[in-house]
Amino acid sequence: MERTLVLVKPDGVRRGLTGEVIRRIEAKGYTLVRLELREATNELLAEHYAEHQGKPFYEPLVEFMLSGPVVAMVVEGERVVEGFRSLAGATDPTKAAPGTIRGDLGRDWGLAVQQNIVHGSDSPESGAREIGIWFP
Ligand code: D4T
Repeated sequence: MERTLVLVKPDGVRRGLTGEVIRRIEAKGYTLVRLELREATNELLAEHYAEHQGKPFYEPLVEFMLSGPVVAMVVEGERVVEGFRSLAGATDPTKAAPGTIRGDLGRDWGLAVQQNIVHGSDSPESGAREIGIWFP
């Protein structure tokens, strides 16, 4: 069965949206298989965001991801990678469609990095890689 890594990012946890994110995942019919409130670390984020190292938003992104606890989850279901990205909506919360997590609950705060509430793996291969990083 396919699995994806979902993170409720520090903005989502701070704003009390963890339950709402979990509610949407469960209402969609997916299964939670792991769930943990965690502090990220520089090392963990360097692995997780390896593809973004060197980009202008990388340092602000890491600083943001270290700004408070995150909720890390492994979610399971047929085509769950695609399905959760559809639930999350576009990366830019201003453009994310209403009805999605980012479209309904996120906005642009004028910061160096988008605070967009959740992360979801972008392919089954990324899912396996990221689950290995967060739940070794
Ligand atoms: P994540 O990985 O957090 O689920 O988000 P996405 O898959 O939707 O987006 P991403 O990996 O391309 O970007 C990671 C993280 O960086 C922020 N970001 C991204 C940003 O502030 N400006 C940008 O131009 C991009 C591409 C948002 C999410």
